[in-house]
Amino acid sequence: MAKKKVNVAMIGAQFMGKAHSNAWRQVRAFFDLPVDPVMKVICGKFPEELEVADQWGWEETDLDWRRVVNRPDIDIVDVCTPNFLHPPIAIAAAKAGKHVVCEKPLANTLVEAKEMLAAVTRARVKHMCGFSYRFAPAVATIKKMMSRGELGRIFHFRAAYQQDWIVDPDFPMVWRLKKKHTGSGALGDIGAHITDLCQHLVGDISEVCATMQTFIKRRPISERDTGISGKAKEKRTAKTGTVDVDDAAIFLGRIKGADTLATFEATRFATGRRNCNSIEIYGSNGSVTWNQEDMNFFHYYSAADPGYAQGFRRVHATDPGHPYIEAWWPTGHILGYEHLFVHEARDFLSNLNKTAAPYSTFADAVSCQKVLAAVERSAKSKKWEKV
Ligand code: SOE
Repeated sequence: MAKKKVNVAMIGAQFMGKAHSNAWRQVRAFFDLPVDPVMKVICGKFPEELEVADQWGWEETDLDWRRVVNRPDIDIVDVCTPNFLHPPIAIAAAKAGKHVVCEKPLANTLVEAKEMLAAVTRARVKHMCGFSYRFAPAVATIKKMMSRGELGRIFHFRAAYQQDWIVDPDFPMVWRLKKKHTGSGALGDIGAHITDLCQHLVGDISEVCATMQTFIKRRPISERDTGISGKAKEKRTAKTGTVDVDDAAIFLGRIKGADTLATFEATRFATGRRNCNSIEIYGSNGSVTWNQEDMNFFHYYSAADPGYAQGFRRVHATDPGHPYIEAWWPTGHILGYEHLFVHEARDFLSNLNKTAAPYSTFADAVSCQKVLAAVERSAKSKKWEKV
């Protein structure tokens, strides 16, 4: 029987636009879905951004997101723009009755994030926020272990998300370095991921104590916003701009209803670390660690192992029993960063016509944004702040 077709509109054609386009294209080829996604239209800011539209698999292009989100033939709007555009696009899409997928962080501010959640709730549409690392088979396996209480009482959650793409002072001003476009720097960009992983795997954060730092306060302005790539594709102008967001954020956290201690580091100045998102969870019955740069494995220590065999074992999370793996390759044939987004699309499409939402929703994103706001308050007050 022919599956119902759902028409997808993508708003944004940079890094996340590329990752999500690949996901919409691959998901129907690898997963059995209850609906058939059609890559209808991609909307960009500049015509030259859209030259890849056909290559990425889109039928049409547009430069006017308002027109796109109001098209009667569109069922899903996927928001992959700079953060400041997330609220107007997602709210307009919800008002037009579209299901909404939106990249993290949901918004620049908690107020805007709450407005987005209210809009999708009022419109009764499905909504997902792209906390992509939840969708790694290894992390989804750790989630199952945590749900079964396999690590026992949790003493510590520790996460460090370390990058180094702006250590070079000649890296130009891009939207991720301007508060009005991005909300916050490393905190909202990569700190959001480790905050969400803590809340997803261990529990909600109740209070934080933080410090933040901007290491390079002025940067050259290039003729065009070069996104995260940034390298000298674009001519530098003689002008410089002020970086008004954090380059790094470090914070402590406590977990609601538990005596678990959490520590977080989000930095773009860990020279040599390219995309090193690592988490560690230590409990009374055992511990797990995972690192995105080695994403197909996690390390597991079980206190139940006999004394002569105790130690961290390196688990290959690509066996048939691990989440999502059945759609891909035989055991040991590893996955990559791009598969996380295919898994996002699979979970979203598989639950489009159900009440269930077994993925990161706008409600999870608002919960994350509450923590980010508390971190910023604490960095100013230099005191513990309640979430
Ligand atoms: C830049 O830090 C970035 O692209 C993040 O915005 C993504 O969420 C992360 O997956 C990779 O790095």
